[in-house]
Amino acid sequence: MLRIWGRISSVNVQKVVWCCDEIGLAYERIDVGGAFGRNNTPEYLAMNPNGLIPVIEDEGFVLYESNAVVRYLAAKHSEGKLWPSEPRARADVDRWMEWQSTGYTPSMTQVFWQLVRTPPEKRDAAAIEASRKNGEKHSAILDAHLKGREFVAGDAFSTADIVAGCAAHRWLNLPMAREPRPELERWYAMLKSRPGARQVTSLPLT
Ligand SMILES: N[C@@H](CCC(=O)N[C@@H](CS)C(=O)NCC(=O)O)C(=O)O
Repeated sequence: MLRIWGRISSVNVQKVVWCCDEIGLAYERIDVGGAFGRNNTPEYLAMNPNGLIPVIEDEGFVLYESNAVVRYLAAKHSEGKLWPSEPRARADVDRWMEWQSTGYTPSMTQVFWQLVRTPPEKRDAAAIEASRKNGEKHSAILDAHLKGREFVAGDAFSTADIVAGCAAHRWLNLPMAREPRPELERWYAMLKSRPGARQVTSLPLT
């Protein structure tokens, strides 16, 4: 059975879990990273020398980097559906996946860590504000893009919706005031209604 290494509170693990749930793929998930530790043991570092989660093991094939894992699983089990085959359609999905991993999620890392994982007396107000602004900037881009579109890329649900949806789940659940983003909120509500999204979009931020 497919094995996923990584605690479920990690946004990068959530992407892989959501992808499996969409496909209907059975998996075993093992809690490592964060308070669980075990991601800096020699055995773990042999799978991922970065000591980061997630890692998957699929019948002896070991892979890390969450978006590469999502693409691999979609290519293996859902090619032409979750991950398009046609080059331009695929490039569009890939573009938004890159945008999520290099832009959207990093934009909110500080505000998430400060408001969710840092005790109030240790918080850095300037870091929170800078990250909040950056998260708003990225959310505005996605909101504008989603106007007149049902999905992030093309006219069908794809891996771009999964990874951007994980980032949006985090953004929309941060304990702070946000600008209204009607298109982003409509799209996220639609994602939440998918059976494959249920597990990840029900998770509290921790
Ligand atoms: N680019 C990597 C980033 C992986 C990453 O930063 N993972 C974080 C959790 S989201 C991690 O392993 N943190 C250390 C820990 O949990 O102990 C990916 O997308 O898989």
